[in-house]
Amino acid sequence: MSAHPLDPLSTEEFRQAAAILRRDQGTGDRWRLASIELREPSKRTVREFEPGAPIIREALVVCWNRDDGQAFKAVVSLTEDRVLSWEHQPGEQPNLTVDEWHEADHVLREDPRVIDALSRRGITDMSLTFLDTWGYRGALIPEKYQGRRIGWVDAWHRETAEGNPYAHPVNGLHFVVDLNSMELLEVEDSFVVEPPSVMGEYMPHLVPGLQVRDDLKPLEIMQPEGVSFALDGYLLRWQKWSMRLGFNYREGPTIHCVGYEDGGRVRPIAHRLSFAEMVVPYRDPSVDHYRRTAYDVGEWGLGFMTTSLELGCDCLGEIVYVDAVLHDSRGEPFTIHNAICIHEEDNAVLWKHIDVPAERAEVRRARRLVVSAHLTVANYEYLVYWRFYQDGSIECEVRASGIMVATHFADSEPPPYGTLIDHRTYAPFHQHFIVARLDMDVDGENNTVIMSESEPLPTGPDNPHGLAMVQRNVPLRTEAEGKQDYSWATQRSWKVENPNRWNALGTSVAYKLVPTGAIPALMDERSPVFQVAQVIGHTLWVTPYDRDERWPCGEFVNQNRTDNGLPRWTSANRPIENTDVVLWYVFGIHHITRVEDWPIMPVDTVSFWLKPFGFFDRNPAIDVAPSPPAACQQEHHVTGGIG
Ligand SMILES: [Cu+2]
Repeated sequence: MSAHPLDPLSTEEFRQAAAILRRDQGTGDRWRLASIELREPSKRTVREFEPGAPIIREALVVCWNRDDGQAFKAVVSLTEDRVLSWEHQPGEQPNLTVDEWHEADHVLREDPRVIDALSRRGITDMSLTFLDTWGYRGALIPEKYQGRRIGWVDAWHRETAEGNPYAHPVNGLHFVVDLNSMELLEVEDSFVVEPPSVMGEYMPHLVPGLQVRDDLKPLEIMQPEGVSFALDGYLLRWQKWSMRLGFNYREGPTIHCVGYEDGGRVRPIAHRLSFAEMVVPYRDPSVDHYRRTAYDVGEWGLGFMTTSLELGCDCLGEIVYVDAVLHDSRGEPFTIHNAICIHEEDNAVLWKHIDVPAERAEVRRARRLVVSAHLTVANYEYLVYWRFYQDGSIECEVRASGIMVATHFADSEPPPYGTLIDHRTYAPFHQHFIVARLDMDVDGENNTVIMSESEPLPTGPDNPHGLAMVQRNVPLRTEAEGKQDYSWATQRSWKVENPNRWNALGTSVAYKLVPTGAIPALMDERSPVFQVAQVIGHTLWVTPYDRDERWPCGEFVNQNRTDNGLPRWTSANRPIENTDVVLWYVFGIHHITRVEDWPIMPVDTVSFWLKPFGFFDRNPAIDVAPSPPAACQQEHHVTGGIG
């Protein structure tokens, strides 16, 4: 494997970054390293890199001192063994760390005030108590705790040691913790509700009367000659696609330098694809839930939440896995084995026609390359799939599974903010907004985003039957125009066009963002939650590329009081025409909870597509070979229908 400037940090590099800071900035035992990641090289460095050339390696580190709560951002040169910059971040709270989650749990379960509050509710076996620390929105933190690093903790009760940890909420009880001093600041004991009898178990042996189905015959996926893709280090090639894989604490998997070989050269499509933020507001104003808005990317980190995949259940077939390396809050590296799964899938038919008069069929099977990772963020799982198709399409799919937040109620009627899912138990409505950061380079860096929508023309002399429909194409020239909303009425989509490159027909080459999975915010813009997550107010934002603009709700979203991301950047209203653009696409799940999502949720699936639109001169998959030839190219005797 040959090294590349985009390769994620190695175990040794994580260690080195932490050691340099300890040596030169005195980040000793009272410090936590919230994040260490590769400082990705400039686009120019990537473009001009020749294999074997020297590589400058830099790490970005965010850390803070637990004694005074002050946070710092450092750029560390691993190549030169020194700190290049060290910037104080006054008033900012870095992302929450897994270590804090565990330490808070440890401290709370020993605290007599916690034990007392639980025993008043009849819960005396602390080994069956599950404590779950969440982050807070800054505006919701009481004035007296402002400036402190605050965790807000739910309590849950398992019925047995193997029982579902999220099946039995302890309602009306929360703990407020200072995560730096690990002090329990407050026991919020607001009400008690007599727990109903709930069947919240999903492990087969715990579900009463469950008969596990036994009528499926084996289904085996075999590739007797191996896979058709090649992975060299982090460079992945398959069919005409090529790309580089990356991984960091915050976005989890990232996909770089996506190109498609056409006419003997690799044509760029995207410089970098990732998930830059997730915002999950619970739409229940009650005391147990009004603080429940998760930023799974910015607060916890999709990388930190990535779990190891198991062959045969998480991924099926001939799999190549990639491990990921991350670090704990002391900077000590660890490996997530099998973090990313790469494999091919059969995806039914790619194209087909039966020439009825000639009695001849031509069929091609579709194969797709899938790059996937699974993330467990507390009660939820997110399964992320980036899929590459032989016709030049890219599909990004997310499946949500896991356990819904459930809550009990005392009255005969459930509150209106959720769905009744069990006895006196409802699951609050909530939304999972995912912000995909799409740094597109369609056939080169300079692109223009075109809003493209359909318009029926009025009936008139030129349109006597009222059939005429045209496509309205409007170039987005400024960041203000780049704030776009989904429109069902006009089937609006957005083309990322290269106005400097043309296909054989003389039209500009483009990729189209097909906005499936778009959901509206449906939230009062004055809400403090909306104020710090303004990205959810539009389906699409477009900005000119800036290496430092990575996080749509701001870099520090834990306890955020202002939105230092897209609203601030785009207030400059910079030009976005014929320049290097980044698209921020907001999609997700509008989760109107269902009875069938309980006690464990069958996957809820959303996706969006990037499809070539005049990028090629014709169907680029016309050259896909019939497989097997004898079956897919054959005489076809039509026995019915119009034949
Ligand atoms: Cu949900």
